[in-house]
Amino acid sequence: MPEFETVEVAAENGIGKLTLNRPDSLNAFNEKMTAEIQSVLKSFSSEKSIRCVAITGKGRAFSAGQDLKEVAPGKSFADSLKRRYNPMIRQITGMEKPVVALINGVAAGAGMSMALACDFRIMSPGAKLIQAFVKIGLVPDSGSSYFLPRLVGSSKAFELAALGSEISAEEAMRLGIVNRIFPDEEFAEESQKILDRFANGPTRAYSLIKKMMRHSATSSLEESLEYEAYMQEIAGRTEDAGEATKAFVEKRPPVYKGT
Ligand code: T3D
Repeated sequence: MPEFETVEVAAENGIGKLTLNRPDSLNAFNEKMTAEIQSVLKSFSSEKSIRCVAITGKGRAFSAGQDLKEVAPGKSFADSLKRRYNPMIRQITGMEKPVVALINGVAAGAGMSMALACDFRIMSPGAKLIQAFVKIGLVPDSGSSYFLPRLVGSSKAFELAALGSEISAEEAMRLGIVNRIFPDEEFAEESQKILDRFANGPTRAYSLIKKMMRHSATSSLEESLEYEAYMQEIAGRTEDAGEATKAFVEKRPPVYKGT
């Protein structure tokens, strides 16, 4: 893995960890950082020994979104999104293993979008989510207009996007945006348990589940039933499914290899 300037990277016990590392600007995304994130996600995706990915931020923030101080006169927003942000979101959703957002602090604008693109969100009690776009006259991007209505319904999604108000961890949990809130003193340890569980689980089944959840967003019951039959045929033929059935019969915990 090459040296990075704006992110930290670690790979241990099947978990690839990407830490956004520009704490002085609340881990705002500059050009360098979006390029480095793309590079890291690419290598996490192809590295078979990594079976779970975690994304978090250094310091008191997850990410404050686009770096508003990196000014490029006359810049194209569409170009910035297509070249820098959209690929990251596709890398996360297309990653054939679970991606967990460890939301250690504020996640605003595209920082919130990145967290929404992940498969599982763990939030620290003092963290907050902000659809900050509207506060600078912009609209949701980097997937927020897709993920948010699906998570909270269109009425609440409009409110959050149009008012840009802060969403506390408690409210995020009530709205179904986050999966877990862990107290600060237990955050690292409890999050690690979840990461370990994913990293030692049936990776191919997780990957198929990701695809099925996305497929269901645009399919009828009839299409879903057909897709389930198709996907179950794939899952049922994995080594991990064979091992789990054998383990059940032998009354022992399964040992998954991710194959
Ligand atoms: O390419 C494109 O432009 C298209 C993509 C757009 C996607 C987007 O993400 S648009 C949305 C961009 N993000 C924002 O509008 C959020 C801006 N930040 C804030 O509203 C606040 O900083 C927070 C609510 C996130 C946190 O507030 P607070 O009071 O806890 O911290 P602070 O004092 O505002 O910020 C601390 C430092 O971080 C400060 O630096 P300083 O003055 O101490 O040197 C601040 O300027 C810096 N910082 C915070 N956010 C950004 C930032 N620097 C650059 N860019 C930021 N987004």
